[in-house]
Amino acid sequence: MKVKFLKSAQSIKDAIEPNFTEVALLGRSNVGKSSFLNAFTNQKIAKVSSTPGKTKLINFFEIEDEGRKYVLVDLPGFGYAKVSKSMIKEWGKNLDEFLRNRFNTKLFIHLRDARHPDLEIDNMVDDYLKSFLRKDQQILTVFTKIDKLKQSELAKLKKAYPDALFISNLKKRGIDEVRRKINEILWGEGSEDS
Ligand SMILES: Nc1nc2c(ncn2[C@@H]2O[C@H](COP(=O)(O)OP(=O)(O)O)[C@@H](O)[C@H]2O)c(=O)[nH]1
Ligand SMILES: [Mg+2]
Repeated sequence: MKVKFLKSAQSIKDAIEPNFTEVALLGRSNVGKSSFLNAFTNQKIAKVSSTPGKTKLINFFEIEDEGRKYVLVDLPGFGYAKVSKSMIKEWGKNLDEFLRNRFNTKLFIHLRDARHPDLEIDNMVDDYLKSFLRKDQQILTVFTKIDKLKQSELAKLKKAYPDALFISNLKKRGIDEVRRKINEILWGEGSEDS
């Protein structure tokens, strides 16, 4: 996989030209988004911080994988664990138009913390995305920090979310499954053996 940093934008007005298929990456602050970006790209492209909610920029990365290019859009975290509609509103204010109307977005990757799988704030964001999801778009739920779960807890979570993926950025588990799933969604089944 080849990765190229393209741009940090203050707002969607400064977004790059929509010339490539895009994958939007979103999650609550501290969910492990930066860690995932680093694990996924195998590079230290994102700053891992224990201070939540610091990244307010929209980062665009060009990914080249198996000869195909797409753009990964790293969106700001949408608040901490606390449930707050106004927090989502605040987060969405800047991004709403981008999330709704970006025609080249084909996939939303929603990172969720495996230890807190049913946070209302995550459910609200999921409902929000589904409220305008087009037929050519999908949501992929990825649970992070599975190294913090017991085997039995993980098994239960997998049963509750059969379509989700499960990763540990710390232990580098499940990262390749995410890569494969993205390719499958973007380019179709069996894209790997063509
Ligand atoms: N145990 C564990 N900790 C993780 C994992 N991913 C991230 N973290 C930790 O969670 C904290 C927040 O990570 P970060 O990537 O900065 O989250 P972000 O705010 O979503 O970008 C850091 O202390 C990371 O080391 C994981 O898979 N397992
Ligand atoms: Mg971050």
